[in-house]
Amino acid sequence: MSLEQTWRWYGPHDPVSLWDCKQAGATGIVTALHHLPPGVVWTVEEILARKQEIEHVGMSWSVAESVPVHEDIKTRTGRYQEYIENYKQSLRNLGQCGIDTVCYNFMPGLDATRTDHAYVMPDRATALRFDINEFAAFELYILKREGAEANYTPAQQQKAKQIVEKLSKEQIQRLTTTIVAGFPGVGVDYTNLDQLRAVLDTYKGLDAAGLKENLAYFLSQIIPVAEEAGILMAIHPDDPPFPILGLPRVVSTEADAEYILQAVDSPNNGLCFCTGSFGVRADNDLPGMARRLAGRINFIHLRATRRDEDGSFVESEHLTGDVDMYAVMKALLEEQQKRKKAGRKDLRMPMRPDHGHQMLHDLRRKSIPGYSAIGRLRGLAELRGLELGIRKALSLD
Ligand code: CS2
Ligand code: MN
Repeated sequence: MSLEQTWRWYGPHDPVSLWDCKQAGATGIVTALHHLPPGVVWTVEEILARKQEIEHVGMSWSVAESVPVHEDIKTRTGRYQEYIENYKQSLRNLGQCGIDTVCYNFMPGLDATRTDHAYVMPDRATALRFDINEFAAFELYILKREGAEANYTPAQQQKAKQIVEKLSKEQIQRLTTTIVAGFPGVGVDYTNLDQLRAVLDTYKGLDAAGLKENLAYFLSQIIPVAEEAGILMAIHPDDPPFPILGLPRVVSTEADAEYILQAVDSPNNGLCFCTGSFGVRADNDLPGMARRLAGRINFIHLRATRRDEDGSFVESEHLTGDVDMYAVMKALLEEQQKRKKAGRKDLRMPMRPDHGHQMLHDLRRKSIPGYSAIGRLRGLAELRGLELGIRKALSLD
C-alpha cells in the first residue's frame, strides 16, 4: 500500500491539463472551485460538474484545497456567522458528492507569501523565494506600515533601505505584486496596497491568543458538521511560519498543531502536514512532528526549503533541502501500516508534491508560480522512488 499520489490542479484555466496530471502518474486530483470567492456556498451542482470533469480522465477528486475561510470568520467580525453557516453547507454538499477531505488555512490576510516567484537557481531552473531583507524593504519603504520598524533591527532596516534605493520602478512593482497578489486562486488577491492596508487594519487589536480563540470557535462550529458529512478537515500551516506585517500566526509550530487538534478532539479535525511550510523553522523537528502528529494527519504536502541564517529561504529540490524527507516519509508509511492494523478507514493518506521548480520547457511557458508541470513531476517521481525504497527495505505491504 502506498500513500495516494495526488496533484494540484487549478481547474479549467490551469495551463497544466488534467491529462498532464495523469501523465505525471498521480491518481488523485486536488482542486477547488477557484472561481468562487471565499464565503459562498459550494453547490452540489458545481461540485458534481467539476468532479465529472476529473473522472472523465480516469482520476478522482481526492481533496478539496482549499475551501477558503472568509476573513470575517478569522476576525470574528461582520458577517462571520453567515459565512460559517455557508461553510457548513459547503461541507455537507462536498460530503454528499463523495469528497471526503478538505484542506483550508487560517492565515490572516494573506496566503503563502514570497518575495520572488522566479529566483534563479544554480542550474537555471527558477524557484520561489522569501528574502527577509526584500520583505523588510517592502514593508518599511513601499507599504510604509506604521510600527513596522519594531520588527527589524537597525542593521536590517539599513539593509532594506539600500535594497529599495537600488530598485527600479518596475522592480518595485514586481516585488509589490509578488507579495500582495500572492498565489492565484487561493481567495486572496489584492490589486493595490490600499486594499492590503484595509485588511491589515481589520486585524488591529487581534493578537495570536485572540486569533486562536477564533479558530477554536470556528472548529467547534464546523467539526460536528464534518463528522456528520464524513469529511476529514486538514488545516494547512502558515507560510512562512512566523508573523509577517504585524499579523498574528497560529499554525506555525508543533505546539500550535497540538492546540488545534485538542481544541476539538475528533479525527475529523486534522492537519495538512506541509513539510515545506513547517520546515522553514529550524525549531520544528519535522520527523518528530510527523511521528507524534501522525494519527491526525489527513493530508500531506511534501517539499523542502533551504534556509539562510537571516530567516530568508528558498524552495529547494524536493529531497535536498533542510527537511529530512526520508525520515518523514518513513514516519508516514509506518502510520499507514498502523492505521491498517487498527482497521481504520482513512488509509489513503493523500500526498502531493507541493510546488516545484520551473524548469526545462516550462521556463518558456506561462505557469502558476510553484505549480508548473515538470518541476512537480520531478518532485513526485523522486518522492515515489523514496517511498518505494522504504517500503521494500522495511518489507511493508
Ligand atoms: C500553498 C497554499 O503551500 C501551499 O500549499 O500553495 O496556497 C495552500 O494551498 C493553501 O494555503 C491551503 O489552504
Ligand atoms: Mn503546502
